[in-house]
Amino acid sequence: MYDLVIYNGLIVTTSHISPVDTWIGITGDKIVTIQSGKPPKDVGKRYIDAKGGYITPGGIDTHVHLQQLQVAPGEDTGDTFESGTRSATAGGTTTIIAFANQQRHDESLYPLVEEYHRRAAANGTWCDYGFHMILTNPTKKILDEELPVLFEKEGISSIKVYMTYEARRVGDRDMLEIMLRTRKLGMTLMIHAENDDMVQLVIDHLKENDLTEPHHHAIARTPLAEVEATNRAICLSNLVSSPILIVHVSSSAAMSRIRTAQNDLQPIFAETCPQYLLMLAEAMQPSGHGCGCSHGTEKTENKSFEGAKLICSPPLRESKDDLDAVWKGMINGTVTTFSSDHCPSAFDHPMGKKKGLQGGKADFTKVPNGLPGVETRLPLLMTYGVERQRISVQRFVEVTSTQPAHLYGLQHRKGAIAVGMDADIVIWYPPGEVKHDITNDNLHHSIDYTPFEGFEVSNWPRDNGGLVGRAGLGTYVKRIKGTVGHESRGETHLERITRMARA
Ligand code: DUC
Ligand code: ZN
Ligand code: ZN
Ligand code: ZN
Repeated sequence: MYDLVIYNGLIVTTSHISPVDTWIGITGDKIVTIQSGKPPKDVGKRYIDAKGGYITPGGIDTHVHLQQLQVAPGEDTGDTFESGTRSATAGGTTTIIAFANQQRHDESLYPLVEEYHRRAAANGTWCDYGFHMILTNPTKKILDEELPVLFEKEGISSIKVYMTYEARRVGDRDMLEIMLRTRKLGMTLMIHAENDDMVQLVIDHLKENDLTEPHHHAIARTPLAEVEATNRAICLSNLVSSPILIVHVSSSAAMSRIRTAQNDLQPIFAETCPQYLLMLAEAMQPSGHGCGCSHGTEKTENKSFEGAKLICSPPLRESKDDLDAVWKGMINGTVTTFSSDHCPSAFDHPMGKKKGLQGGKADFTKVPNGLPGVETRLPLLMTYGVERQRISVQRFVEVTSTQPAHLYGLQHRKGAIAVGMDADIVIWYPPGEVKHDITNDNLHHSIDYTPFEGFEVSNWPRDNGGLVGRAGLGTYVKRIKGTVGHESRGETHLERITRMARA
């Protein structure tokens, strides 16, 4: 007798959509059978009729910031592990990977990982979770002694590094040293690629000209800074033949550079997020915008600070060509994985987005960067990707679940609906049953706004009348080595040029 039988739905994998008379038997937290035909009446303790809707593997959101130790204390006005995973679950995401960040002065990663375990366990999580490590001070001891231990004992098989932000960026030599280790260990290396000096120069010029309203953030973080850093990361990776993943790719130029590297068979992978498919920087401008700059004509005093709600990095782009290029990357396979980059700060809070409005004067450089979006990621891609016929539902599964699983070492448990896998399953409404506008009142995070307010959605993970589950059901997932980019290959470029120099 199975604990649960799900039937009468279209089960989707990356390669296949099963006929509607296929059913899934679940016992405990595992899928134990998938059979064709109608399910017998007496094999399940409970039955769910999927009513002809899609059945997809639970979403895996591998880019989520929750209760991250901040550079400046007290800045954390975002979600807790409890509220963030509640929101994830309500949007069909059953596994998240959050960041554990090293600060420059941290000489060991072990206490940090313990601290993040405490944070996640404090109120429990609604869905499964793991941690990536952010490195800001990659000492030899950390690289050679601690990373292998964290991989082996904690199942932390991925690292993120920043090429931007004064307090976080790593230099090129450090990046190379990290790449050598991640290649050797088979860890996944995520890179935030923006040239910090280019960004800072533009910021200084904008400030000198008193151009500091929220929408100027998009001008400061120019696509040139993204493509320069992306190109540099790719060149560094070439030297040491190390696979890398460029996270939150937002521009046409960066996407093209990645595509070219992939065409050259370099192990370069890309992530993008809903905001880079669906929103332009003009959304940051108050209606009737104007600040004396070339973007408009109104007086500064009338302008609202609402645009700060959309401040993220990389920023929303100014040109529709960028949106189109990111969609192309989704469609043609350049994009490997689709995450939310859920990095929320409350708007109406002195340490949240309003930190950038002091004494009534707007300063985008003081606004915490990042958007909430863990709950809206899947419904937005289902609506604007699948139902608007830009991508297939199989591709949806690939970028929201299967490839994230393989990239980050979850493939032994997650990312597919198959016998032996975790029973992480999303049932969608049958086509045509849902049409509503996203509104923050209906979301489950603890943030006072959503950047997607008013976006129409035409599907949503079915909730059978309310969010079921509870905090404490989620568990920590130890990850293994991912399978994307780590296929064994011969000597590195570095080894080859050394060998040739010796000969
Ligand atoms: N990078 C992220 O990955 N998230 C939010 C802000 C940032 O710079
Ligand atoms: Zn980033
Ligand atoms: Zn302006
Ligand atoms: Zn992020």
